[in-house]
Amino acid sequence: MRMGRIAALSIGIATLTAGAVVPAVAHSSEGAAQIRQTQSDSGDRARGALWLYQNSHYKGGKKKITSKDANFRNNYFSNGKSLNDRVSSVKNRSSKAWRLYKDAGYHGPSTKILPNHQLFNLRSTNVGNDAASSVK
Ligand SMILES: [Ca+2]
Repeated sequence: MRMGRIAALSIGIATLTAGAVVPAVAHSSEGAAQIRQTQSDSGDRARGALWLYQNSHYKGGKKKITSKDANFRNNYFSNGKSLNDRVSSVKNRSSKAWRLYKDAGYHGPSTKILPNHQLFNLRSTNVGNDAASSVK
């Protein structure tokens, strides 16, 4: 398990590094098409992976999200705890923006997480700490 997490983190870091190059070369339509092709071959980035953490500063249980989810009630962190109303920090390891919602079904106050951005504590955001219930 531990090796798996380290490998996943390494992929995430490599993805972030690749992401930093994209804006500089996306100035022509030809270049942009090439970039999209590359993205589809680059793991987390292509799937738009979002990492959710149980505690602030990316600690506690974690969960990789690769597609939208209307209800966290049947999702669990790596330590077996339910995701619902427990998310405290988040890392967006992808090229797409994600939005966390306080309520299930993408309702209630929400917080946008920009591509390749992270929030060490959701306390001061619209969705709030230990409150998120859906994401897309
Ligand atoms: Ca929490």
